[in-house]
Amino acid sequence: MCIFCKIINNEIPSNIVLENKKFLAFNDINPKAPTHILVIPKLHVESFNEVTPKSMKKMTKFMQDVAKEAGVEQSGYRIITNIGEDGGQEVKHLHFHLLGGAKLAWPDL
Ligand code: IU
Repeated sequence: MCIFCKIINNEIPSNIVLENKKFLAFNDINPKAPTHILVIPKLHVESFNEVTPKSMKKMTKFMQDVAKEAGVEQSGYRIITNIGEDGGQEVKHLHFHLLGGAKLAWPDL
């Protein structure tokens, strides 16, 4: 079972920000910004390549709720998903990084 599936199953503890039947948002263990939350579907999906427009519709609303819950909705934030090798995806379970709480720099190549 993948590490994020273990977090979903409570086999590994996480610091939960928001949760519903389909999605989980928890604090990244190695934050790159004052707010660094990972948003994942509870159903194992490898990456953004596999998502459907229907599931993204619900996930989009959930991410908006996470931004509100984290208190960054008005100050601004960034959502990133890394895909595959060149994208730098380390965990092969779809996740969106929600970063905020500071003025974010744009990463160099
Ligand atoms: P990436 O897009 O696959 O590179 O992001 C994986 C993220 O998952 C990365 O920011 C890690 O710090 C984070 N993470 C975590 O929060 N908890 C874990 O147990 C593991 C990785 I493994």
